[in-house]
Formats: sequence, C-alpha cells, structure tokens
Amino acid sequence: MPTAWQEPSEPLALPAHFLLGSATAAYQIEGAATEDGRGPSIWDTFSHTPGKTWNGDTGDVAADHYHRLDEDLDLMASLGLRAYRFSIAWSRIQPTGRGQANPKGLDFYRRLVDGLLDRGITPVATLYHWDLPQALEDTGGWTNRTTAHAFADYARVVGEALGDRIAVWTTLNEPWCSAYLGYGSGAHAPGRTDGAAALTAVHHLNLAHGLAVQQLKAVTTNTPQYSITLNFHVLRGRGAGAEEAVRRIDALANRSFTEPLLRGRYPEDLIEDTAAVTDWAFVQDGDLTQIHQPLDLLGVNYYATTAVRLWDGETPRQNHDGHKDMGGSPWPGSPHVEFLEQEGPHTAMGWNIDPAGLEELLLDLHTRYPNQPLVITENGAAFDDHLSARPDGTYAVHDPERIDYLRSHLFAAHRALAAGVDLRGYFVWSLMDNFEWGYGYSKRFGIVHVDYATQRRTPKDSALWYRDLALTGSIPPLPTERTDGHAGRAPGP
Ligand code: IFM
Repeated sequence: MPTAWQEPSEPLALPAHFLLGSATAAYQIEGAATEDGRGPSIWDTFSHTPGKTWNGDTGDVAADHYHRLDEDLDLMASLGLRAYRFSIAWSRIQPTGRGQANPKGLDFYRRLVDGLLDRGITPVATLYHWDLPQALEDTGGWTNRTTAHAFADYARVVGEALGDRIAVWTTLNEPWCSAYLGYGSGAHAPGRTDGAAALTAVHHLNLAHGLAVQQLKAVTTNTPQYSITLNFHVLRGRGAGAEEAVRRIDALANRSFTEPLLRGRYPEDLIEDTAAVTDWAFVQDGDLTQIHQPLDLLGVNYYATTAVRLWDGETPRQNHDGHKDMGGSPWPGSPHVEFLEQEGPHTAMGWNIDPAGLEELLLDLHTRYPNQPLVITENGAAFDDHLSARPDGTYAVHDPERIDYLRSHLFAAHRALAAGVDLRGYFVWSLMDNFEWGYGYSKRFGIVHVDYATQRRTPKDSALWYRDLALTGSIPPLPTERTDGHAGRAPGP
C-alpha cells in the first residue's frame, strides 16, 4: 500500500518522452450515424430502444466530430496535446462487420491521422470501443466465436490502410464492459442479461485481441506498438470475508483478462467460481496461445476504487458497483458479493475520488507483470460544469474540481514512476464532453465543453491547465492560495 502523501511544492517533471494526450471514442463524439455508408452498430440499436439511455439520448449527432474534424484537430494542437487516442468505428469500415471495406470510412480516419501527424500529434488508434456492427450481434455477437475472426479480418483491413502511420494500436477498449455490462448486467449494448453469455464473450474478446494483433503485425509497415486497454477494478475489501470477496471480483474483473493476455492461462479460481454458470467449453485447444501475444504496452483505465464484502444474505444487498442497474448482474457466479457505497468525495458519476488507488494499481501491475510497460489510457472525471459568458462575448468553464482530480492522479502516476514502474504516458478522459453511454449527455467528462445546441467548443479551465502541463512536461504544484473556494496547499517550509 502506498504511504501517506506530502503535497509537492515544486513542479514535478515527467519523463522526456512521456505521452501526454487526451482520449475519445467514435460513438461518443462522431455523430453522422447514417452517413457515408456507415452501418448500424449495437449502440445505435440500444440507444434507440426506449428506456436504455438517460433521456433517450443517442449518438446520432453527439459532438458532431465527423463534420468538425479540422476544427477539432486545431483545438487539440492549441491545447499542446502530444498524443491523441481515438477509436475507429468498425461499422464505418465494414458496415455489416464483414467483407469489402467502405472507402469513405477509411478516408475519414486517414484524414484524422494525417491531420494529427501534420500537427505533430502522435496517433493512438483503438480498433474497438464497444460499437459492434449490429449485423454481427444478429448472429450472436461476442458469444459467437466467428465474431473474433471477423474482428481479426477488420484489423487487417484497417492495418492495410493505416499501417504506415499509426504509432500505437490498441485492439480493444475495456473488454470488461463489452462482456459483463453488454451480456451480463444489460447496462450496455446489446443489453443481454446472461452470465454464461458474459463469460463466453470474455473469452471471444480475448481471442479477438490475440488474432487481431497477429493480423496487424502482418500488414503494418512502420514500427508501431501493440496494446490493449483494460479497466481495472481496484478493490477495497470490507468486513469478515473481505479477502474472499476481493479474490472473486479480482478474478472476474481483472485476472480474466490479464492472465490469458499476459500469461496464456485462465485463473483456476475463476473457473471454479463460475462452474455453476459455465463449463468454459468455449475455450478450444490452441486459443490461449493465440491470445498470449507480446504486448508493447498495457493500457490502464482508472477512475475510482470499488468496495466489496461478502453479503450476509439477510440485510438488503448493496449494489454500488458504479454502473447502472438494468436487472442483470455483471458478476456471474458471485451473487453473494456486495458492492458498498464508498466515502466521498465523489464525482458527478457518484464515483469516489481516490488517487491512491491509481498508484496502488500501477505498483501492483508492476509487481505482478514486472516487464510489462504500462500507459494510463483513461483517467478523468465528470462534474456538473457551468458555462459562463465573459464580458467580451467569449465563454469560460471554471472546473477546479477537475483540475484537482487530474493533478492528484498525475501526482499518483508520478509516484509510481519514481518507484520504478515503467509508465509511458497519460491520456485524460476526455478531450471533449460527449455521449456517456447509458447516461447520455447528462455527464460531462471533457476538458473542453461542448454546447450541444450550437456545437460550440469551449476549453474549460482544466484544458488550459492541461495545456500548460503538456507544454512544460511538469505537473504544477497545488497553488498555496486559491480564489475558487477550494483548499490550497498549506504554505510550507
Ligand atoms: O466514457 C467512458 C469511456 O467510453 C470508457 N471508459 C470510461 C469512460 C467514463 O465512463
């Protein structure tokens, strides 16, 4: 466990080649849902189904990034971003998830990548951020093994088109969400609530990753890095049986991915814990060898910690696992684990703010997988931001809570670096406000504010703070005096 922190009074320098960037995902920002040959994805279907998203919000228009590409590229450059992590919409490239590539889809991402390179911004591309082509879901989605092979074909198509200019390829973003929220709890598309389906999806996503890395490697002509991004659950055990509760959820949430990906095996305790749900017969001979591909980078997404304990079976079971309750469970085989409400402070998502959890996670990964370089591919916070007009007609968003959140988490990352963790970069989630899945447009994670009525972009104070960080490569200390009502750093020796 990390020791208590002392606020630094000097700027903390990050390593020279540390990637400092921001992240987005296709369905959350692009809009243009039916344009230029894009086919429907499971998120189009899900968000258009009554009751699935807040206010019935959809990604049809989102932040209209598809039509505002040049403006958004200029915005990134003006914020001094060194890297940009974006995702590619599979159904723009292959509208039904298979077959001939759609030239207009490829052109859009070519323009994006070339625009980044022209501005000196490193392109970090994710192939899959949850938007499975609906036609593939119609044949079983991630519960059907053939989807993993279709994904590998898609990876090859994209690799052939962009494989001379992408610096970092990420196969999947947060397969935990795709599998357990998509097929277990039903909070995400496609909205299925079947524990066995969720575990089947876990395996097929792992397999898809391994097959895709091999396809990419076969066609890329530059020397990119290959990665996958996982959303780790940093667990805090409570009460009697804390250890058992932590072990079970760690197996489901974390080790069901890290062990096959980094060690070529599924944890035995995971298979035992879920024996009543599935016999794991979907794991075929040779699959683990395909999955276990060397990774140049392991992407780490971190927002908050999760408190668990074993349920006594009598008091009403608590379910504060940070995700919408849509009837199903994202925890197959572990109905007796409770997810407890955490102490504050909290973000607008209700997630607790615990930067020590990030340091702990990085140290833990470094201990478990010592030779594995890491990169923080998402970290950030939603708050209830307010746009205010300045006398000169421009706009501002004062978001000191977000600056505090980012600063304290970067500080945690710096501590992990100082302790010897091979950490290569940090991407703030998110570049701009966007469609927050089941929460629609009710939650704002951006460092840039988006007025959805006009699509006007306004850099928040946090964006200006982050710009200074990216330009100087140092984390500024907490100011000793603040005028925004937040506590400053105690003036110290
Ligand atoms: O908006 C999401 C993103 O798509 C994946 N990681 C978590 C973010 C905040 O919920």
